[in-house]
Amino acid sequence: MPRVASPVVRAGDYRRSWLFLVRPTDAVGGLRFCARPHGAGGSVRCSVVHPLKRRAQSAEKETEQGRRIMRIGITCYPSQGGSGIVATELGLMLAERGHQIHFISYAQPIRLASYAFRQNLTVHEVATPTYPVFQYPPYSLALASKMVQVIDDHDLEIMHVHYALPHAIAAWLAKQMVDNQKVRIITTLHGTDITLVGLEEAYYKPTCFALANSDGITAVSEDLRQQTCQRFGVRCEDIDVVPNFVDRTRFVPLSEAERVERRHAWSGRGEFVMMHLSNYRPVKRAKDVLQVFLNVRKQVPAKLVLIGEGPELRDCRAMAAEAGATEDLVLLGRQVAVWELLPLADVYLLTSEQESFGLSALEAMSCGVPVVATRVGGVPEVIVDDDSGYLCEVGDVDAMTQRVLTLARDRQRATAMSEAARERASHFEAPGIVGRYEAVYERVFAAASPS
Ligand code: GMT
Repeated sequence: MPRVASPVVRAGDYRRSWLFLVRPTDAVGGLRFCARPHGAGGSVRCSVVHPLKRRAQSAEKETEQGRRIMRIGITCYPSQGGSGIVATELGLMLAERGHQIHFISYAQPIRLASYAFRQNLTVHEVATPTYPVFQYPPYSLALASKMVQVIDDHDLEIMHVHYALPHAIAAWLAKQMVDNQKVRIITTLHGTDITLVGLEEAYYKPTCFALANSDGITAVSEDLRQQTCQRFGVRCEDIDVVPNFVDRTRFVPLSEAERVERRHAWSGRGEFVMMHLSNYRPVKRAKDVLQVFLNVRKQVPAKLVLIGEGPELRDCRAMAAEAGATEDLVLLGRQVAVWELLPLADVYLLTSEQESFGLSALEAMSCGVPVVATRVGGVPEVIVDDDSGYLCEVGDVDAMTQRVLTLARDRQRATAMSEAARERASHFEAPGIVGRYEAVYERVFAAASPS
């Protein structure tokens, strides 16, 4: 690959940039110019120029990975919750690659708050005005209206909504109102939007409608894809499985010395630390987590760290109090930087009745923490039983207790499983999975665009 040092490039964003690489592009027969834009934090940007097309001035911009740079709107639930976290991490990575990202939601997505200003990324907040006749202010309409504004103002090509309702309906509505007719809707299904909310009588038909009117649909696991096509009248082949991902450079294991030091505030040396993170909705069966902890605590010194908030957290506290275990229960409430907490655990528990993927389990695994989880939904696609974690039946707290005790007592087994968990997480590394989303965007946009 020839490297050419040449003067300033005068095209688009690359003013005052130094061209340092020129090579023919593979498929299109043009030239790819890669440069390091002035003040762009060191990241390299590329442009493709097609000399034969006499369109040098409208050169298409490409990411470092050779993808066309796109203008993408992302809508998600901004508060705690796996779907909002996936959407946020995706938006951050796409922006990093040079795509123009516009978050559209009622608040800044929670994980964005832990980052300073990011290039190529804008947050558009949806205000839902109240009015005396509105018993329920119509957020979906306000969202659709904001989408219209952002789609038209920024000439969006893709509107990517996370969680079917009401986001996909709002996007469809927006599409009926925009001037920009080329925008395409991609809906990512995360789990309860299909397995719980979508099955409610009041929401079933709107969910079917939202799916039928999306230009592309992705699901975070094969299990979720199957459930969707079996129940919502969509063809399986019309759903792309794009699993959740983890940034393995941020979710990293800590050395034993670091772990001991960082958890000393709530755990003494030699205590076995169990951890769980959720929204404490009934589907999570957090009381099973408590029961496993109480069982384990009878056998070995242990602490249980609970992260997050939600309806059943109160019951968990009551169970601990009744068993005289309040002192061994550590409640951390809502936390954003979970990558700093997860590596402190000896085991992570996921006791859900239903789980389309189990993002928190993947993040724990990436930190080298073995997971004891229920064999439900997409979880077996993430955890290899008896290798990177243990899978048990829903509600079988005795089996879960035994698995946790094995890890607490058998140091060798725990170390091997910790390493296997970290290795397994590499199958879900962020760059590859983000590339799969980019491929879906390109395919959907190309298929539906007028030539
Ligand atoms: O129920 C939750 O935990 C929240 C929910 C969400 O949409 O925010 O999580 C779902 O999406 C996550 C991200 O894709 C998945 O990792 C979770 O497995 C899924 N939850 C369920 O299926 C219960």
